[in-house]
Amino acid sequence: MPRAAARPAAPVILLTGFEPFGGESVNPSWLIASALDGETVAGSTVRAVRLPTEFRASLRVLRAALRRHEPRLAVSLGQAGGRAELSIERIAINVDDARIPDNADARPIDVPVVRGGPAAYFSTLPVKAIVAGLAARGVPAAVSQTAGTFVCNHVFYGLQHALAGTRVRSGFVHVPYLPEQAAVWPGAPSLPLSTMVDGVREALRIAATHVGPDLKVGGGAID
Ligand code: PCA
Repeated sequence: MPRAAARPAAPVILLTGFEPFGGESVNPSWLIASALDGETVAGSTVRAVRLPTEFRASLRVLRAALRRHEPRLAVSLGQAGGRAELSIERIAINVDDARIPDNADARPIDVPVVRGGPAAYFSTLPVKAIVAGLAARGVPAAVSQTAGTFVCNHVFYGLQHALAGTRVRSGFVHVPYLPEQAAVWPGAPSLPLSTMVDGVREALRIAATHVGPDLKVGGGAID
């Protein structure tokens, strides 16, 4: 039988998560990303890549993934224990300032992510549209004005830097603890994995399909 002509590969959405850090045995960001690996969202195939929670190695792995997949959209996820909702990050800043050592025992203090790079990059995701879309779906979400100064901000800045000047949208979403993680931190908020997977899938769909400027709705903070 003649072989069918190879179909052109579907465009890719790159979705990264991190390995566990800080004494945790799981990282919800990777559980979410791996749950969505292989799914089709807005006509694109989601490819999940796990990043080491290390300043140095994280961007090496991320850049290799960008080269390999040439995605049409790239979103990185990270755990932010203590936050109550999916945090759609607005801005990445050009500084590493680690309060705890990373998984390779590195603890950079006041070092730029990219020497000579701009002070900051904005997310190129429609952050307000994503928050509104998730709220409409019953998934707690908010704009966040800072991704911190640890490995997540490092990866977010490196991602925005790598894709600056291209038409590929990219950004970062911090996610809360899972209930089983929060159980050992009295009072800490959490969301079930299924809710977070559903919310991230919807965030990817909105990011891939939104046209025009972002929604002009409030999402600011006083402090
Ligand atoms: N969260 C950390 C790094 C890895 C992760 O999942 C952060 O917020 O920087």
